[in-house]
Amino acid sequence: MKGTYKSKIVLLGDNRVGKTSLVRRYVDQTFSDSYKATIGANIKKKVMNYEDRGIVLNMLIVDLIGQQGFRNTQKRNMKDAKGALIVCDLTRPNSLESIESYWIPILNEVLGDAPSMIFMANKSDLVDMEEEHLKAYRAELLSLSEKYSTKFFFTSAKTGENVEQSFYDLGLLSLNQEPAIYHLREMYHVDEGISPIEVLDLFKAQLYLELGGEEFVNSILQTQLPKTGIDINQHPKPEQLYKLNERIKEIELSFLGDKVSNKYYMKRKGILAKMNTG
Ligand code: G3D
Ligand code: MG
Repeated sequence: MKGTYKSKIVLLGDNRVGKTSLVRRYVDQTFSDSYKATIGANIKKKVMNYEDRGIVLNMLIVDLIGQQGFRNTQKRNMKDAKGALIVCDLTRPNSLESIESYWIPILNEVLGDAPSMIFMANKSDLVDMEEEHLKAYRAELLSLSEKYSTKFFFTSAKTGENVEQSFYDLGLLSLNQEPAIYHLREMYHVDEGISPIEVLDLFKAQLYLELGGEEFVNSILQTQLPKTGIDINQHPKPEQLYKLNERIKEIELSFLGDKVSNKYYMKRKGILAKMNTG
């Protein structure tokens, strides 16, 4: 079992339960409330060292958009995952119900019957565990985790409680799954008839995978999106996405040169060609 491995894991859970914050806490050791809502998916890489076992795990962490109704984007991003951290919010009981009614079914559709999962009941810093209504929440969480033979942790992206532990444990579980050969660039299959929001998601994934550096990619998007008229709280319009492609090309040209920037531009054109504009 000693050696170097790769895994992709996904974070699932309703909007605003804290997925993006948990990844930030884990990968960057920060908690900040000064960033924008997730567009499509965030992708980060982390090298995990299981020194006692002689294992190095290169982990690709994909944090999904939480809004229900973005099923295709969600499903595409779950593909090939070796495990999922399923997050609910201790201050919002609804988010716990969604685990069983929405997130596990969609995960089963993509990954089959027995995906590796760990539940995270997040924002523990905001609640008092002894409170009466939390006892019911806790009991429900316990029965859910028994039903799916899954561990759960009370976590906080703010204080860091159990964050490291959750990722660590899921990393180990992910190694028990069938090995996958990852070709990062092929991980984002483009189907015919994708929606504009999926195009934006794919542009973002491409930037991450080809340029790297989340801060860098986000800074590009944060400056360019407003210039194309795209508002991340609304669905983008096709013409705005064409404009975005031109703008990204100009930026890439300045540091990648003609040949490479043109290659990436043409790839994005290929994605745009599959957009459903109706
Ligand atoms: P999401 O990615 O699941 O949609 P975010 O969730 O990570 O964007 O978090 C949603 C909000 O919850 C953010 O608040 C974030 O700061 C807050 N949050 C996330 N995790 C915790 C936590 O463990 N404790 C506390 N106290 N807050 C948390 P704002 O208001 O900044 O948008
Ligand atoms: Mg998010």
